[in-house]
Amino acid sequence: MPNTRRRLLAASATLPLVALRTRPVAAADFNLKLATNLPATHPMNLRIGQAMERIKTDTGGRVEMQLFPNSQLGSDTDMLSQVRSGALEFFTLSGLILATLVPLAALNGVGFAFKDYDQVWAAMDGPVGALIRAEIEKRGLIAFENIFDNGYRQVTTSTKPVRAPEDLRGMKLRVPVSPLWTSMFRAFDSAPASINFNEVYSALQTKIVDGQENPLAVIDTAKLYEVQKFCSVTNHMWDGFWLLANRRAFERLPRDVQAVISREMSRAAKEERADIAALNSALTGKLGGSGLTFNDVDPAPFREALRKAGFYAEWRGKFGDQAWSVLEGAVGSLS
Ligand code: X2X
Repeated sequence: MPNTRRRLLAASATLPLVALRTRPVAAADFNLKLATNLPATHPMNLRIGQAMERIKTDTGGRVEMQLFPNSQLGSDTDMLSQVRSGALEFFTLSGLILATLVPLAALNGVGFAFKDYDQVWAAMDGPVGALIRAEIEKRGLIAFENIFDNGYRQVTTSTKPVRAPEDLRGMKLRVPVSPLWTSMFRAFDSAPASINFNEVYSALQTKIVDGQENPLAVIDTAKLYEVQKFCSVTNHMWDGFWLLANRRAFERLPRDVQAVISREMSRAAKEERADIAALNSALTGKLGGSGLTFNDVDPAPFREALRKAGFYAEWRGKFGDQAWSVLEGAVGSLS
């Protein structure tokens, strides 16, 4: 054998084995889109992205899901319209914003309802979540069984810390587009402005509003600390994200595919809850180091201010006695 040929053969023996594709990669049978309004680095997007990979593997490549985080497909209002029409197959949305379509979906947002996360998950994976999901299904949407954690919400401002309800009086605060959020901060005599999340950073930066309220993981991943000075730990509400599906689009999928998607997205929600819990204990320090000045508050005066303003009576009337009793069954008397 000529020397050159021998050398080439010897060299080729050391080349890494590469998969020689003898046939084109099969295109997926189902190409599905999932949108969120949170920054790509938020644990909810990270866990959903991992679930998408598992779904592709577990369906043998038949399902290709594409994630559009950070309001890439529009505002919450836009994306809710898209998932209702089927232009978008999946969308994560707070029940309080969904309440513009499904009023009962705001039930878990009643101020100071949940005293801790044990109560939250027992309610949301139990009777309160079941009641809300049943209402959502009446509107052509499906809410997957385990809600993602947004978290307990805190007030941030660029003007002054909030130590007592009086500090909220007249304050221009951004709130999500939701009747309950507006009602709560009107009950505190502040001046709530309904703004979609994709416009919050610029509204704070240009001082259209003095402050906003969000869980720490959102304040961190959306870098709101860059345009805020104070963070008052009010824990005034617990909020979550339902993973919504367009019902027709989801039910068109083969049953085995539906089962894989449901299973892996429930796993993602539970993993994300643990991520948020871990972050919450670390973020006060990290955000403090990024320039936010933190203060704790006594929740009692805030809850009393809501009661005196008729907030609990108003929302008991809007939700109805049956739904209100389901909520109180999970968290105790609310008044
Ligand atoms: O809009 C907000 O404040 C956010 C990101 O927390 C929700 O989607 C409810």
